Order: sequence, then structure tokens, then C-alpha cells
Amino acid sequence: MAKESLSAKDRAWDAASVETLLKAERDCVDTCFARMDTQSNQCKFGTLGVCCRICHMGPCRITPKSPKGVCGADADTIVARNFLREVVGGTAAHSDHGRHLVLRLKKVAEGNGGGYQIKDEAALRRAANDYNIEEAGRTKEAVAIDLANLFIGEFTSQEDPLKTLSLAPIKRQGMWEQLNLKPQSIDRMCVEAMHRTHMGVDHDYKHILMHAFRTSLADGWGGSRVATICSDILFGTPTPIKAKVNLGVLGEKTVNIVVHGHEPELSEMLAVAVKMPEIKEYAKNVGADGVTLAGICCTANEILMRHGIPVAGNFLQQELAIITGAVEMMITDVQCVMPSLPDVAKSYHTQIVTTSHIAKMVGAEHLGFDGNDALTSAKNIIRQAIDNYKNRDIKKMSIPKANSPMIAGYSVEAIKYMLGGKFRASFRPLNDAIMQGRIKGVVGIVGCNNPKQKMDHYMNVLTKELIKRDVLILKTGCAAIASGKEGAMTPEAALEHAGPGLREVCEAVGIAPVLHMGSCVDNTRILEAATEVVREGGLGDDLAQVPAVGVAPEWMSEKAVAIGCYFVASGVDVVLGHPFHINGSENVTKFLNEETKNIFGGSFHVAEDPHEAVTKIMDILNDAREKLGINKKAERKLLDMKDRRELNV
Ligand code: BF8
Ligand code: SF4
Repeated sequence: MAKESLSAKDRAWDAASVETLLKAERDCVDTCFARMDTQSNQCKFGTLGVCCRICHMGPCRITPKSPKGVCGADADTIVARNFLREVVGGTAAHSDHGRHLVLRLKKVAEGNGGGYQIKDEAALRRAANDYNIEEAGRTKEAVAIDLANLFIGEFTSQEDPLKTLSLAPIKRQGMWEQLNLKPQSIDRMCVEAMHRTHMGVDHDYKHILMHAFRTSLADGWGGSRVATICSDILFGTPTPIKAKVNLGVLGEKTVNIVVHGHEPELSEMLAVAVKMPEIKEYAKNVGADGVTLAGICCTANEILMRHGIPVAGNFLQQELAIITGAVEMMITDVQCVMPSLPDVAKSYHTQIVTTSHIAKMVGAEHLGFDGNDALTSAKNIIRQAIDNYKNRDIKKMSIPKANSPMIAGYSVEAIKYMLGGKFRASFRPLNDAIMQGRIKGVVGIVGCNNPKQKMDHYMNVLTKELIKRDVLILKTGCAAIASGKEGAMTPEAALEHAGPGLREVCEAVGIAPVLHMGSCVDNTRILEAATEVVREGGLGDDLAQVPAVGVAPEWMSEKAVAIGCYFVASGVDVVLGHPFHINGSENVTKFLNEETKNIFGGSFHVAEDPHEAVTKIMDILNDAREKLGINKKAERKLLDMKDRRELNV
């Protein structure tokens, strides 16, 4: 029987979403929130991870009375196999996104860029240096071809481990080597995982789970990293930029186009096209004041970080944006796009458009995006959206007022620059602040929202409580958008909510206490920042020693599972707002939530309440501080060159 429906206020945290959910009820439009009610008796076997449908002797499900599947697989094997397949799903999604971008970079370097160019030569040369590619005295195109080929090798190499691993602290690399955890290549890891989990192959749950960590490293240090680096080279490394966020960014008198998905190729071109005089003119001719381009999910984060394009919302707001009745077109590419969108759009005039050759939806129009003639494709799509303005029904339109100012664009380079200025750009001031206790530690809050939880509630309560306790917050993905809506991403927020130490640092440097570092593939920026902190010295010689924690409060996707795994395999503790589907195996649960701490220096933790998470996180941070000997009013120890050399990082 369906659970009693919740009120709009129980389902969402921000006023704009509550208002639009009420409108959905009035308009009799089905949303994921309502569907959550009809799905409330979710399968217990799936929840526990003990359902196996890997072969056709099954499906088998494990109960106390039937503790083994037909083949003899027990709960440990079945749960571990299901978990590994989730990690593969996440790794594949991030990495395929990376692959598309590196292929684009190669085409650009070869002179067939289709309107794209190497926008950030410094980022290209920085990456070339990181990967030991000769760049001095060579053209950017020649360097880019070498870099692209090296990155393509990260997908296809058969024997060599990923090159990117060499960017991790030396101690961590040694640990991966010892554990035989260095992935050979992204594609090989995913194929091997599917092989291992085929009926009758790998049955030892620990062995299977270690491959899950290995595969996740191919994501975090491989596919996602490639995606971030190529995006920075092609579209520019983000620097702090002002923007607005929430449904209120939609215009009452403008043509509203919402981009939704993950890959920045098309949205970058839309951002360019929308500013062109011919497009503005075209919009005027249909009686609109112009065009408002806004984003949902990580495509939003990509164009927010580089262009300051407003964000209409995060994952659970995709249907709500349409329900405002003010969106002429929603343009989707890949990942996190609900197949319900064409149904929702039937009640309004919104056109739902798919653009990726790998992603179509029944009821949506497929306007293939030709990356080789991207600007023309972008302009054609925008013109079609403008043509739809005449179909907007003002009686069905209600745009909530709420929108908040935010600052985004904190790449690692931007943070370094903010901290140290152009000539002394470094993480030193951050390390010093952590060592002196003005900042207690750094917490990455990442991931999705999920209608099982009140949208954004956990993320915002947790963020507020942590900054109060002098913890600097780094955010990506939908978690970042939640903080933006909450107004926590402005320097002024530090004055209002941050503890005295963090406030002092934020004021001195001019940053917010919550830094927007980008989309979900940009979680690699968080790893990169943590590595920089280790390199800078004074906080140990490995990521596991840094007072840092990752949190996925309201996660829902397989990508979040992969991200959690590569954080843990990199030595960072990860707190989940709700558990994985693993509780049907005590052994697997114990391995992931406890034993990995001894292997990697970090493990998973579950805290279903944000206040419980605060306690857990502060314990982890204090423990790390204690071990570093900085959990007292220590005298400031400035490192000299000798100390730094000895750090060996
Ligand atoms: O990749 S946070 S709902 S949009 S999966 Fe999806 Fe989750 Fe949002 Fe970005 Ni990430
Ligand atoms: Fe059942 Fe084993 Fe087949 Fe899984 S692999 S469905 S447990 S028989």
C-alpha cells in the first residue's frame, strides 16, 4: 500500500521548489516525488543487495531459509558482485564523458575542431608538464596531439598502469602498487569487472571488492580526470565568477532554454550562440525580451563555472523547471535525465530535445548535435526554441521569485591564486590555517539529491553546522547547487555563519566558506587539491593523513558509488547519508565500512541524520589532527627547504 503522501514542505527545502511542487499538484502533474510514494514498498532483496539475476538459473534471492543461489553463490558473493557492477556503471559514465572530450581535443589539434579551439593554452601546457610531455618550443597543436594520444592510451592500454596515478602522493602510489590496485586502463577495468561478475568466475567477496576499488581508481584518477583536464583546455580553466541560482532565474519575458545533463560540448556552444546578435534579434522578432539560458545538474555546473550562466536547479528540480510553464525547450544530453520529462512536458508547451547519439527518449525530439559543425547546430536548436515562445500559455505560467547569488569557479588554480596571489600562488596559507587550527579540516560534500530524503535538507544542515565548526567546505555536483540556493556560496555567508577561525581566513582571502569546484567529474579537482595540500607540507605525506572527509549526503547514482570508492581507495573517509545496497552481507558491510580503514586509511561510514554526520566528521578530523600532532594550540612551524625535501611527496 502506498505511503501517505508528504506535503510539499516535507519533500523540499527551498521555497521555489515547494511552491512549484504545489503547482504540480494543482496542475495534476506527476513528479518523482509523487512516484516515490507509489514506489514506497521498494524491494527488500534489492535494498539488501541479495537479489542475483546474473544467470538464467535464477533470479535467485537470499533468505535465511535459502542461503545460497542455485549455483551455490552466497550473500557475500552476490552482494559484492552487485556492488562491483554499480562501480562499473559509474566509472563508465564518467569515463565515456572523458573519452568524448579527449576525442574532441584530438580533432581540434588536428585542425578539424568544428568551431572548438584550444582556449586555455596554459592549461594544456600545465597538463603536458604533469604527464612529462615535451612542450617548450612546440606549438600548442603538437602538444595537444601528444596529450590526447596519451589520454586515449589511458582508456586502451593493456599492460601499463594509468599514467595519471603518478600525480598522487608517492606513498599512496606505493600502497596501490603493493595491493596490486593500479588499474591498467579504464576500458580494461570495466571489461574485466563484467567478466569477473559473470556467472562462475570471481566468488571471493574481498577479491571482488578490491577490484571495485581498482575500477574506481580508473574513474577518479583516470576517466574523470581526463574529462576535467580536456574541458579546461578546450573551454577554459574556471576562475571565480558570479551567477544566480534557483528556478527564479527563468525569465517572465524571455525565451527560456534549459540545458540538462553532463557533457559540456553542446552547452558551451549554446552559451556562445545565445549571445550572438542574430539570435537576440530572432528572439525580439517573436516578441521576447531575449533568451535566458539556464542549466540543470552538471551541465549547469560546467557552464556556470566558465560563463556564469545561471543555474535553474539540481537533479530533483528537472521536472519542476518544466512545471513553471515558462520553459520553451529543455535540451538534454547524457546522465541523470529522467525519462519522465516528455510526460511532464505534455501538460505545458515545453519541447524536450535529446542531442546525444547514445541517449534518446520516447516522446522527445532528437535533434542530433553535430560536434563538427557545433555552432550551426547550436543556433538551429536555439531558433527552434525561440519559435516555440508563441506557444507559451501565460495562464499556466508561474515562476517562483526565489533565486540566490553565488560565486562559483573554484578550480585548483583559482584557489591557489586566491590564497597566494599571482606570484606566490600556493596552498601554503591553507595548510598554515589548518595547522594553526583556524581551519579544523576540509570536507568535500558532493553528489545528488534523492526523493527518499527531503531535497537539500541534509546537505544544507550539514554544511551550516560544519562551517560553524571552522571546517572549509568544497562542493561539486548537485550538492554545490544546493548550497548556492541556500546562499552559502558568497563571501558574506562567512560573516554570518562561519566559526571565528574560518571567518578570519575567508575574510582575509575574500572567499566563501563553501567553494563550488564544479561538476561531478570535477571531484578530481578535490583530489587534486588534497594532493596539493600534501605536497605543500606540514600535514603528513599521504592523503590519509590530511584532516579531510568526503560526504555524499543525498546520493542516488552509480557514479556516486564509484566516487565514494575512489575517495576511500585514495585514503579519504567517506560518510554516506544512506547506505549502499549491501546490508544483506555482514561480511561485505564490515569490509567496506570498517576493514578498508586498515587497508587504505579511509573507509565508508553511514550517518542517516546530518547531526550524527557532524559528530562523525568532527571525530575523524580531530583524530587526523591528533595523529599529526596539531590538535593543540601548537606553535606555528614554518617549514624550511630541508624539511620540505624530507617530506618526499
Ligand atoms: O553527476 S550529483 S544527480 S547531476 S550524479 Fe546526477 Fe548526482 Fe546531480 Fe551530476 Ni553527479
Ligand atoms: Fe542464481 Fe547463481 Fe545464477 Fe546468480 S549466478 S542467478 S545466484 S544461479
